[in-house]
Amino acid sequence: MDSFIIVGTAGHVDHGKTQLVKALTGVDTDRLKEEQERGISIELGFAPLYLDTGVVAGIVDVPGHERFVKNMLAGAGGVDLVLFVVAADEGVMPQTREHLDILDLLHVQKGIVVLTKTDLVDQDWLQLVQEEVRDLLAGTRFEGAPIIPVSSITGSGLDQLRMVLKQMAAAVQPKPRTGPARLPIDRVFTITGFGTVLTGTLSSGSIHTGDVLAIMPAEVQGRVRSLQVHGKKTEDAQAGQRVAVNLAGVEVGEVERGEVLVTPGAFAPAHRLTTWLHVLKSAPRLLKNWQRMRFHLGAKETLGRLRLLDHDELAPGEDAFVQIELEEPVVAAVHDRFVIRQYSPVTTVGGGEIIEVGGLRHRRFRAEVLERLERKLSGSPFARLGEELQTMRGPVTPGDLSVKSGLSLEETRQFLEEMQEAGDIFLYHLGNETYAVTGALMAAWEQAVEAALQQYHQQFPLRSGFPKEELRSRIFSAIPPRLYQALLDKWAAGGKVALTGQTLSRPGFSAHLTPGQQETCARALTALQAQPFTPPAIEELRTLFGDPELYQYYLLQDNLVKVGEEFYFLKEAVDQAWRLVEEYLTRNGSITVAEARDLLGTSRRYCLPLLEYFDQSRKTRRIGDKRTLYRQK
Ligand SMILES: Nc1nc2c(ncn2[C@@H]2O[C@H](COP(=O)(O)OP(=O)(O)OP(=O)(O)O)[C@@H](O)[C@H]2O)c(=O)[nH]1
Ligand SMILES: [Mg+2]
Repeated sequence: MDSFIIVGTAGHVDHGKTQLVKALTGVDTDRLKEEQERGISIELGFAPLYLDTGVVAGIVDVPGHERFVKNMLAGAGGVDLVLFVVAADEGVMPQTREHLDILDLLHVQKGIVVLTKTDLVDQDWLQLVQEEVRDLLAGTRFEGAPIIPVSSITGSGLDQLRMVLKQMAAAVQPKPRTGPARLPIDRVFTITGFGTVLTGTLSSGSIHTGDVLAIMPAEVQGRVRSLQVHGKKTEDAQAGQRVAVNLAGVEVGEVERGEVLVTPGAFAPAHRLTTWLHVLKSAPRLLKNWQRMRFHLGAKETLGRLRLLDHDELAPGEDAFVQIELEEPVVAAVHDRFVIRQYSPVTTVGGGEIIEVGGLRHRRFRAEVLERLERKLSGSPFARLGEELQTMRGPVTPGDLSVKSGLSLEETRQFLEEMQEAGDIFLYHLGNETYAVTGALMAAWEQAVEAALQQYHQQFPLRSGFPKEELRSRIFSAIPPRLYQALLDKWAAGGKVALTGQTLSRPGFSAHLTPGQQETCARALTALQAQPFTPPAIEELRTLFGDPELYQYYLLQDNLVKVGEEFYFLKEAVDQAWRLVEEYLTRNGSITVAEARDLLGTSRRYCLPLLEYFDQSRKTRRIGDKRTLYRQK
């Protein structure tokens, strides 16, 4: 099978990037009218390069002009190997340096320096420029990179460039094909008759036609109608490929560059990122706490403020732990590399690695916070996963943890299973999602529930228990209802709580009445029994109880029946009334309100609701002003 890598260009304006791509692929990526008129690139250009080793290189040609560095950044995110272009006649120029800084900050894996326009200079000059470039690369991740002199006009050096490209391409570490799909969107357009098309480099996972994917942070979902990889129709696309996705159900206006197409539910957009930041030696000035910067991640640009966690201020060349509070949410994963640029004038200032996505706001200068960040930054992915688990305050899914730890989804699942076997965590497989709960969190929850029940019973000794939903909104509002129910079932089975219908109580709890309360209840019973068909009105009953808790408790006892809006009758009184009415009906066939009133020796005020109660219970049927048995015998 073919393998795929992404090859980017980089370098100062007019140094021959686009010309080089054309010489290698035959494609002129300067498609825009404005680009052709001005003779410079503005937008990203794309062209496939088929290497005869079976590798397909998706070339991303970037603009060099200083005004379009943000477009360069949008393209550089997914690059595996860069063709770092320096024109032999001009040598190192400002965006030669700035692009190199960016490639270095983004940890682009591999690079080849291409000295273009060698047809315009002599050998001595070429030697000097090579020296200059070598000096420039010293101390960067491209130190010692091959330097290939070419001319895109005469074609000299291009064969050697192809050869080196093939060698380097073979050594590129492929992007992870497992795990959730993530495609930072770098272009959005419509094709008449097809609808919205999004393009980008798939940075992880795979996409298949028919998949439902989400655009984040916009939270728009659509189904993949068709797919192209490097201009060829295909059924599925893999990480590392340049992909065009035709998405059904999404309007072109709903998407823009910088948003990310992902597996639904796999990534939660975040406003806050905890990072390890390196400030370039060439940064123009000190960075202050809470300074507002431009932030670039993948194809996304937004603004954010820096919370310097371990420095008062940051000097050029320094490294620091920094929390970035963004003005718009971004889709990020741990290990992602980012770049920051000065707000004005716009220059690249630094960049680094994401350590935490979302999560807590950290206080500055806290030793325990800094130590933890240090461990997350330098520890193995498994150590990071353990660290993440320890600090979590709710259940997490393998997808969450994979994003946070940098492990693949499979590795994360495996690790969680092992932890469960070791008894360190609890795993709940509910529907098609899995939730992990640490032992510590489980213990904290059990304690909280126990305390809540104890307090509830104390406050409401006459109530049978805590309504389940109320407890959920008080303690478990952030967890999925299915998981909440699973936890309750577990605790009930383990005898930690008693679960009766919709209420929870401590096992063995039952209401205890004080002697005074017992007396009140007895008085109520006497009042109800005194004239069973003429009971006290609800208001009277309430007054008799005084204590609303005791009144509620009493009403929930099963010896009372609510009849109409105004009365509670003793159950035995209702039964007795029915016996009398039924007997009457059997004898006479029908009964009027007046007859019933006389029969029960009460007044119309009590008798009418009783008869209506019998109607509702389908014991009687009303016909005009008479009632008959519901079912005639
Ligand atoms: N003589 C000579 N001219 C070249 C060579 N490569 C590029 N050029 C010319 O240099 C000019 C700029 O080339 P481009 O390829 O557009 O430069 P670029 O780096 O893409 O510029 P931006 O995208 O705007 O940053 C064009 O006029 C090219 O024809 C070369 O190897 N030799
Ligand atoms: Mg160009």
